[in-house]
Parts: sequence; C-alpha cells; structure tokens
Amino acid sequence: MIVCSPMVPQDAFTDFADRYRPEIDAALAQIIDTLPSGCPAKLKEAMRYSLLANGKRIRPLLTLMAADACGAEPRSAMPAACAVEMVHAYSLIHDDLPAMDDDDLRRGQPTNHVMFGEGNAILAGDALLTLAFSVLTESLSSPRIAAECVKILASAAGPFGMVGGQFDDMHAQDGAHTIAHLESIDTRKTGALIEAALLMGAVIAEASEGQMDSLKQYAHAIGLAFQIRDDLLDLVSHASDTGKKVGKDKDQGKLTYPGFLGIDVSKRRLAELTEKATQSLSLFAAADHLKDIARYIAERRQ
Ligand code: GRG
Repeated sequence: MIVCSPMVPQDAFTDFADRYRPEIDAALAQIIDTLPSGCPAKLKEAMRYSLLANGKRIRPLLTLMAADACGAEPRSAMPAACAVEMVHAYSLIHDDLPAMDDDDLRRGQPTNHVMFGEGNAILAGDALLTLAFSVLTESLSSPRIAAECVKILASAAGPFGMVGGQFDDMHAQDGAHTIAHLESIDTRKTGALIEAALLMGAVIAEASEGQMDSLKQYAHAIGLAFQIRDDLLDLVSHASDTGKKVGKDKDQGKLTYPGFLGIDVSKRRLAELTEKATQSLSLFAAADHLKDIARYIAERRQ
C-alpha cells in the first residue's frame, strides 16, 4: 500500500517566510528592548505594542528576498528590513487615528490610540519613524550603503511617496477622477514603501543596474497589486480574517480600484500585474520566493 505523505508542499515564499519571520520579529524586539534608558517607558511600550503586533512582515521579507536574489546573505539586510517595518508600523498607527481613518482594530488588536491615547499614539508613530533612520545609520556596516538606504527610505516615506499619496487619498472624495490618478495615489501610498523595501535589499547586496531596474518594475507591479487586493478585501472579507475593520472604504466614499472599475476588472488587473511582476524577474537566476510572494499578495486573505 502506498502511504501518501501528509506534508503539504510549500512554495519558496512560505519556506523563506517560515525561516526568516521569527528572525525579523526577534530583531525588531531587540531594537525596542535595547533602547537607551532616555526613552520614556510608556513611549517604549506604545512603540513595542504596534511594532511587535501580529503583522505579515511582507516588507521586511521583501528586503531580505531582494538581498538574497542579488547574491547577498539575507541577514546582511536585516537592519533595512527592520527599518522599513518600523516606517510601516508608524504609518499604520497614524492611519488609524481619529483624524485619519479612525479605526479601533488593527492586526487583530485595539489600535494604538485606543490603548495609549491619541497624543501618545502620534508620538509612538513619530518615534518609530525617526528610529528607523537611526537603525539604518547605526547598524549597516558601510556608511555609503547606509546613506543610500536612508535616501531610498526617506524618499519613499515622505511627501513624494507614502505621505503624499496618503494626502491625495484623503482628498480624493472631492471631484472627478481618472484611473491614472487612482494608480498614482496607490503607487505612492502603498507602492513606494514596497519599492523601498526591495531596493534597500538590492543596494545592500551591491546589485547591478540591471537588477535594480528589474526590481523597480517588479516593485511597481506588486505595489499596485497589493493595494488592489487590499481594496478587494475591504469589500468581501471579514474582520476576523483581516484583523481590521472591513467595508470602510465604501462608507467613507473612498476612491478604490473596485469602486472605480468594478470587482471583475480589478481582479483581471490584479492577475495582469502578478504576471508582469513574474516576468520582470527573468534576469534573476534564483527568485522563486519573489515570484511566489507576488502570487501570495494577489491571493492573500488578510
Ligand atoms: C502623518 C498623520 C500622518 C499620517 C500618515 C502615511 C500614512 C499616515 C499612512 C500610509 C498609508 C497607508 C496606511 C497605506 C495602506 C497600506 C496598507 C495596505 C497597509 C496594510 O499593510 P499590510 O497588509 O499590514 O502589510 P500588516 O499588518 O500585515 O503589516
């Protein structure tokens, strides 16, 4: 009798994530737990609460995967992986504030301002944002590479990237829009940090110009795909899956991909972007994890 193995075959992304997600969590915990005593205890607690909550760690995994695909030991990119997750955590804390999305649930737990109060949450976000840059300058061994990473992350997080995209998103209810405007918002609000995650990994691996260009194309495709999937999840999923309130985009009259083009067209665009992401990796000898995470991003349920 043939006995079938009970093991489910894992893809390259899942293998990579199983291996490195615990290391990312440990590195993030160490950053917070070894902060010098000058940091107020309550502020540290608020920073730790959101940073170490149950996130998917997509951006830090992308940093480590990009470094790996470009030929470096993934762990050499850990400071950049932590820095991008810290900027992401800050953006979520601020995004949830009453003045922004006014959410009370994030990553399956009460949002930072619900736990610590609004003022403390603003400061915890500010502290994570600024600490991210200290981590880059203090923990990357080469000052040249550290400076390059600071430039990439600052440009992605700031007015030309995530904050600018969020600003336009906030004001998108006013007036008529085009698909180009919607994609420009999503590319900056969500895609910019995803691109920074990949490019920092590549810079740390001293990637070639060709590798950098390929990763930029890949980043553009998965960044947009990530937000389209997020918009779809807000329409069709449950808070028990996503760990955050759903159905808010429609209530708030937000400009979203499915709201603008319908669910079917959005799903087709998602499939096209995933295919484009995969094709843009043709230069790499070993990038199955990046291909698989592109598929995961398009199919994820949380
Ligand atoms: C300065 C007041 C102030 C606010 C800034 C910049 C900003 C607020 C918000 C950024 C915009 C934002 C939150 C975009 C959404 C990106 C997105 C889909 C986040 C969810 O990411 P996941 O699914 O979350 O990776 P986890 O929890 O798994 O890490």
